[in-house]
Amino acid sequence: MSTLRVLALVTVFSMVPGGFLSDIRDTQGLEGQQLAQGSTVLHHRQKRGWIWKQLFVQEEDPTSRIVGQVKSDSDRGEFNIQYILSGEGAGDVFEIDEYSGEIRTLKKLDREEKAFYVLQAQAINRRTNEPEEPQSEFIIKVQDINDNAPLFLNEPYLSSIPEMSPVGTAVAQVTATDADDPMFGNNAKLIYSILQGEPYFSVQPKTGIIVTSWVNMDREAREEYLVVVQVKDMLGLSGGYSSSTTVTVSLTDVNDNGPTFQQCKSLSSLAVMQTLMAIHKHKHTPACTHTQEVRESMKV
Ligand SMILES: [Ca+2]
Ligand SMILES: [Ca+2]
Ligand SMILES: [Ca+2]
Ligand SMILES: [Ca+2]
Repeated sequence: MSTLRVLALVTVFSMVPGGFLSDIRDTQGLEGQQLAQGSTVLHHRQKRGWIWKQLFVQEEDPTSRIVGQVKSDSDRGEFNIQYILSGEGAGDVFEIDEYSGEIRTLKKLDREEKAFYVLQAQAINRRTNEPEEPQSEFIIKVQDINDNAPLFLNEPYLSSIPEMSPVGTAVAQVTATDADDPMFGNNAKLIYSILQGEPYFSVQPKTGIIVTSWVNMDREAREEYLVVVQVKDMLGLSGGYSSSTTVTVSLTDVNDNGPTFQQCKSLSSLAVMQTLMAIHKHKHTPACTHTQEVRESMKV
């Protein structure tokens, strides 16, 4: 059975604590449980079966707690039935009260390490030593708490875009992951925001895509920007965790500075003109800076 299938079944049981499982004699295993759970009303004619109560436990709880109870409905409280637990974590993580069928935790659980446990229960008649019920399988689900901060992947982030890019140009995408349960509450629901880099850049809250938000970003004025992005879980609500990352954005050159000769009128020599143009093409800085240098060197 796939993990997803098992989880789906867990959900069924968690939502209907205390269900009356009357059909498991013929349908062992998880699918049998689901059938029985789903057909509780239809099978009241059968008088015996397992009774299940709460079957989940919150993670990271250091206190030993009763998780739930398995019980044969033929149990009249006369202690004539012995309950036995086996399967994942039996005797180590969980123990069963052999008289009441109550299951309790023996240690703190970590959902991020193991999200559910598959166990089996038996009910043995103490007088006859015969099974009172067929062995049945059940699941204890470990319920998530928000105990993991989102973390950025693929750091460090470096990006470059051409200067003078239009507003809305995608610069980079930052991605964070959160080890908590994406299906439970908002524990792993992430929101991105920008801490540093406005007004030149903005970040899309759900995708982490950084876009330009400023017109005419001129490489000749500023070549590099440090964009700091924060990610928060709990959809950014208070009480959650956060972390941040830096994206280094460089502007690459485009040929957006034409040579200017207005201040170079005194330079009539064709050779000097060609020198100026060659210098400008090579370094792409304002032509008249070089004009001044050349003028100095030539003592015009
Ligand atoms: Ca945990
Ligand atoms: Ca989290
Ligand atoms: Ca967690
Ligand atoms: Ca340029």
